[in-house]
Amino acid sequence: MRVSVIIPALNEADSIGFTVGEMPWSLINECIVVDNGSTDATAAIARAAGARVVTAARGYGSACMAGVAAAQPTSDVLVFMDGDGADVTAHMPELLGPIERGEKDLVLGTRLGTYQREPGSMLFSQVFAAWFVGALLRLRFPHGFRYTDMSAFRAVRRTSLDALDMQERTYGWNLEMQIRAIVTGLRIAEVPVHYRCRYGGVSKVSGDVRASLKAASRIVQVLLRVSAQGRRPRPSQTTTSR
Ligand SMILES: Nc1nc2c(ncn2[C@@H]2O[C@H](COP(=O)(O)OP(=O)(O)OP(=O)(O)O)[C@@H](O)[C@H]2O)c(=O)[nH]1
Ligand SMILES: [Mg+2]
Repeated sequence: MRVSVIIPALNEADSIGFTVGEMPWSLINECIVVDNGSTDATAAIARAAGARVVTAARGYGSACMAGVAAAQPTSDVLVFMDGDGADVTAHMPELLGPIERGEKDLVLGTRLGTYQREPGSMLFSQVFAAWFVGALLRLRFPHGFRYTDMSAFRAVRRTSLDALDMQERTYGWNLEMQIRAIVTGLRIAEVPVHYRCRYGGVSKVSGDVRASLKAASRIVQVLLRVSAQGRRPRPSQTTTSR
């Protein structure tokens, strides 16, 4: 199984070296850092650490899409993670295992599982948003997978991602994938992951009130738009194993 890791990174010069430096190279074939407009040395540091750097149009979703487009055509699985050092790459085997065994198509890390998060790594508002969105999705898709988080750290079978026809260009990308995965009938799982405070640098989302409000409004838009498009899946289409 060939694996491409995709990391959207905007002004992460203080963290990207650490993040790429933690890559489990024995498990993955390439690490792509998508830099769309950094004004610091993110690209150079990522490259020096062993990543391939590509650029994209502005926006988190645009960066993820550009990473998908740049991934080697032979890659079977795409792993997404943040470039701030908060995600723990040691969990990669747990994300990849169910896909490699042919049991799942999308495996998401949940920061709200059994592990203790590093204190301060998630705001209360993020924990609440994860719960709230999960509850709304349960109402909309009672037989769909029960998500507990919207963590960026996830692995997806490439053919499955292609089938989702992702459209979102900004911070609704993660949630759009989760909703479309239910609607499309992907086999989904969550695995508990550790989560750390960002390694260095400045938060682009949770630590900035304006950006947080923008992200929240985008998430609500995606929730309404994509959920409205979705048809209710048959119970047999999704599994809820953890
Ligand atoms: N390429 C790209 N990356 C982005 C953009 N916005 C954010 N990112 C990256 O997306 C990831 C998540 O952003 P963070 O600032 O860590 O957001 P957060 O996790 O809510 O905030 P922290 O609590 O500080 O970690 C990081 O790797 C950012 O560099 C963007 O517009 N383009
Ligand atoms: Mg972060």
